[in-house]
Amino acid sequence: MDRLKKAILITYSDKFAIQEALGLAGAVDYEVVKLITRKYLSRAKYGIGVGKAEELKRLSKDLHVDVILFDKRLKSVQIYNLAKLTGVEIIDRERLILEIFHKRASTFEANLQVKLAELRYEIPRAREKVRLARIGEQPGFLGLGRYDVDDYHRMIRRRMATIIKKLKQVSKRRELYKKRRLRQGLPLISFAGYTGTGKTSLFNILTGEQKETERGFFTTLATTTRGIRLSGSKVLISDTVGFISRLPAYMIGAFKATLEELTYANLALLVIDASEPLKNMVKKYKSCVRILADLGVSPLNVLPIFNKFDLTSMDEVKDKIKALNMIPEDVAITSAKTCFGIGRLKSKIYEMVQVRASSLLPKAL
Ligand SMILES: Nc1nc2c(ncn2[C@@H]2O[C@H](COP(=O)(O)OP(=O)(O)OP(=O)(O)O)[C@@H](O)[C@H]2O)c(=O)[nH]1
Ligand SMILES: [Mg+2]
Repeated sequence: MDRLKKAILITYSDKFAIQEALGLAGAVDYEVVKLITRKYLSRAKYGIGVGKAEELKRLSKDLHVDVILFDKRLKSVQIYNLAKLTGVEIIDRERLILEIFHKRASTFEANLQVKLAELRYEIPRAREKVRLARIGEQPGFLGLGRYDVDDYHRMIRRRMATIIKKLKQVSKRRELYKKRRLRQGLPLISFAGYTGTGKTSLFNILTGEQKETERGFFTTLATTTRGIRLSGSKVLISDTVGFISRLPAYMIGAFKATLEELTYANLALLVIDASEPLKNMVKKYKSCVRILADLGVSPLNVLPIFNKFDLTSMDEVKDKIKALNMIPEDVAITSAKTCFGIGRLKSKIYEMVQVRASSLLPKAL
């Protein structure tokens, strides 16, 4: 196995940001040897203050790090300044998320989506990169100096257009499949929720599948749909990619095809990690609600599932349910580990689908 790359991680000073940033770094096998936290990461020259940047330079040398992970979107010029000062490769939050997506993309569609997101990342940086490459000092901008800015832009746009065309073909196939499903009158249930909450684990239990669950953040990068029987009626159930906070809009756009399943779903199963501290839970829940709303999912078609019950207690979960303005009767409480609550989850899904199945009308064809 390759040696883990040694990294200094710079993030915000609140616990939630730290935990998430460490999760992201771990997902691409970076070994964080030093954590630097700041209240603000938007100083003009280096993102961090000049004094702190000097300290970063010393630390990079002393600790022999391979990369510096900066848990915020940086401008090309800030990346350039930091790389020049420290002599180390700089990876900002968006680049890091793209690396995770890149590593995990295993289907044709997921690969196309990742490529598209990478190009979208590149566009606002193209002009600056070519300029910096001309100056001739920027490490890692690989001979970009010979490009004309407009040529470079055009090349990116051309590549994007090709990918979008291919994605449309994939989406057409998906559309045909959707129509067939509607003709068969099968309700579609789709998992949704923050990455790492246990969507795939629950999907596996409900379907008898063996999809991968153990790799940390962003394990699932493409939708899988299976038919199952609930009280004798056939329904389709989909596992989806996980959400993350502060995900830039252009990435959601690139991944829309995978999340599109949710738009068609009669019921979205919103999985929440019940074992998390309330403050994190609220933040994540809010970001999920926002994304679901963006995808056009009605709150009436959402069943919240408080998973990982084995790591907490009934009193605690009930308090959290209340804090999120929900009532226990309207949610499911489960543990994919001990299978607690699976029976009730199934009957809850069945009950909600029965009501919503009537909205599956042929006029949608
Ligand atoms: N203790 C405990 N761990 C769980 C439970 N459900 C899932 N896990 C663990 O949580 C981790 C993430 O589970 P996944 O099922 O991959 O989560 P996911 O929501 O599909 O994640 P993404 O595919 O990244 O969006 C795995 O290590 C699981 O073993 C549970 O009920 N209890
Ligand atoms: Mg998953």
